Amino acid sequence: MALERTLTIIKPDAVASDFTGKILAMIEDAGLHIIAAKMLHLSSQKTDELYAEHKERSFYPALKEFMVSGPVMVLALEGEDAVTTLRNIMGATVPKEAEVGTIRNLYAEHEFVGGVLENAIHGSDSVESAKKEIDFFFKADEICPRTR
Ligand code: IDP
Ligand code: MG
Repeated sequence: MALERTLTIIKPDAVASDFTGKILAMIEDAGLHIIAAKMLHLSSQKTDELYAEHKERSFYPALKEFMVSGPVMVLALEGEDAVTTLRNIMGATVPKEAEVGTIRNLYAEHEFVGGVLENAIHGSDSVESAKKEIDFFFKADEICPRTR
């Protein structure tokens, strides 16, 4: 076990459906501590930077349209094996394949919406991307590690 940080984004579909609180409760129940949080509306340029790895994929235009369609909530999380812990409670990328009881199983649309998987939540895929993504969204003085 290792103490790690990860980044999550409650995506526009889940914010629009008012599932934010339920998703945050699952995150906290999994032992992950919120150490930074903000609500924002992603710009087209910021989405391009966040998803640079997917820029050439055929679904990218639809993914971008989805991510800028409404506000999101961005959080940095800290806990034991935070990256894997979060990925486990998120469930698979394709919501209808996500294990029963996971966030994407419970709170995401199970069919494609306009060519994209509106799947409720983003989670960093490695400790290295987590560091990059946390730095991308939060200044050092916006991170609030637990003191009690
Ligand atoms: P992840 O969010 O589980 O890490 P990634 O492969 O990094 O999945 O994909 C980023 C996002 O792009 C997904 O969460 C989903 O919203 C969307 N996406 C991924 N694969 C497809 C696809 O084949 N068709 C449409 N949208 C996709
Ligand atoms: Mg990913």
